[in-house]
Amino acid sequence: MNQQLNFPKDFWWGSAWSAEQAEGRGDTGKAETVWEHWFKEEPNRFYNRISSEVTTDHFNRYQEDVQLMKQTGHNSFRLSISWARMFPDGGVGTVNPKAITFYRKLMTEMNENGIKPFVNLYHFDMPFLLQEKGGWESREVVDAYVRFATTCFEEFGDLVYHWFTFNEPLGPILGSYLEGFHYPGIVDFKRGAQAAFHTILAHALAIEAFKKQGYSSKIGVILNLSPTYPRSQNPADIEAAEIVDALYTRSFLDPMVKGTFPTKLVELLKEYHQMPEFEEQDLVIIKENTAQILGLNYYEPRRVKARLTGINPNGPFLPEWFYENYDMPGKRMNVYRGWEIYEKGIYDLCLDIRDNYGNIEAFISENGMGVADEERFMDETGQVIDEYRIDYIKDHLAYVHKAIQEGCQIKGYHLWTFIDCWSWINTYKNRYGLVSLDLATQKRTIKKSGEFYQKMSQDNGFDYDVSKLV
Ligand code: BGP
Repeated sequence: MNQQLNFPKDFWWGSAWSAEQAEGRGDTGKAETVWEHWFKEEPNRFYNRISSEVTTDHFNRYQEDVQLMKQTGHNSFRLSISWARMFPDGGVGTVNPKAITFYRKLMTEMNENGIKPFVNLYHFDMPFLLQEKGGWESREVVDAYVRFATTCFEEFGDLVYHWFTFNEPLGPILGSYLEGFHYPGIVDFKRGAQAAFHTILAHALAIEAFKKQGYSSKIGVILNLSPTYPRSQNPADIEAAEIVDALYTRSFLDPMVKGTFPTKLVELLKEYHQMPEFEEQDLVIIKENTAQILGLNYYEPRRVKARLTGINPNGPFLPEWFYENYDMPGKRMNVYRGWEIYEKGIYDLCLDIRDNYGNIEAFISENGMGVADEERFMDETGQVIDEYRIDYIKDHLAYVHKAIQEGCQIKGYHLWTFIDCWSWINTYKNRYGLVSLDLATQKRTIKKSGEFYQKMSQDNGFDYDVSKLV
């Protein structure tokens, strides 16, 4: 049963990426980031040993790229500002006039072409010298971040549509302190909890600084939120799901949006002696400075079950002490990335925000499908015919549409990503873009999905078989 799904007026159609993943070094001067440093130390950690030196060379090609945004239907786009570029002496010291010029030119170009700049301040790219000082474990780094944020508000405030303090703050905690996919790849929950607390404090302090300047734009945060589903209604499965939900979802969502920490999480950390150190005043700052807008990154759900086996009490404390991942029979997979595709999860997430977070103004800030070896799908003209991506986008958006009809305040949809970009340890393995990138020549070619995206944005909707919705 096909039906035209129309989205609200002024819906934000766009996509996102980040400085480290797309800009390339450029010639402004830039401090070394943790990614650049890690690549020097351990190139074997990076797929096909590709560094972030060049990436998509957006620094040199931003004008062409803004035209491509236009051609693919963008009315908004999220970039991040490189802290290391803004403060080339290692994230501190003197602000870099050349960096200011670059970002002002880029955002002016965007605005002149009808593309609203959504600007994120921190997307995994810690200047290495600050990491040496302890990274987010250190209060000195929190202070340096607030200075970086304040400088950005002052320098770019007239050009930015909406601001974001962090992208997926959970990512660096899991990556750096538990699972080894971010530098320095240690295993230490308590230090991770300290870094997480300081991230939350840095978010609140940046919002406090922002509010003092009286801009008409809003400031918020981008969180990766996966609904957690228990294997069954067995109480042990439900308990496992509740702990996972507290650790991975509410841990940042509650303090950054509501200003409070979930009781279940605090009790758990106390019981296992994993509480971070903080001052009473920090809690007041966190309470009083919460997000004004929320970005939702959704890729896959979390499915969990009660542990079958005991834990090794001599091993490090880990979230896995409380659950095992549940490999649900029949689930649909994006086999390249190893992530489940479950469209209805995006709807469940939106309803959670409507019902438990005061229906704060929100948008889908990332969602997308990374596919390896996309040359397989190129036609004779060199265009990638990515029907799977078009289906992926429609299937998720149909659920976003349903959520909006049921009262969720979802203001837009940003795909991950615009032009194929560099993806951390996976480098260029999986391609996510609406536009393909030839790594050898930097040639950009709009994919079939890019053409679809343009039409969808122009029509402010698309035709869909609504009988697929459950
Ligand atoms: C998100 C990040 C992005 C991007 C995306 C795709 O978690 O915010 O930076 O990388 O995931 O994931 P990946 O690059 O790991 O395939």
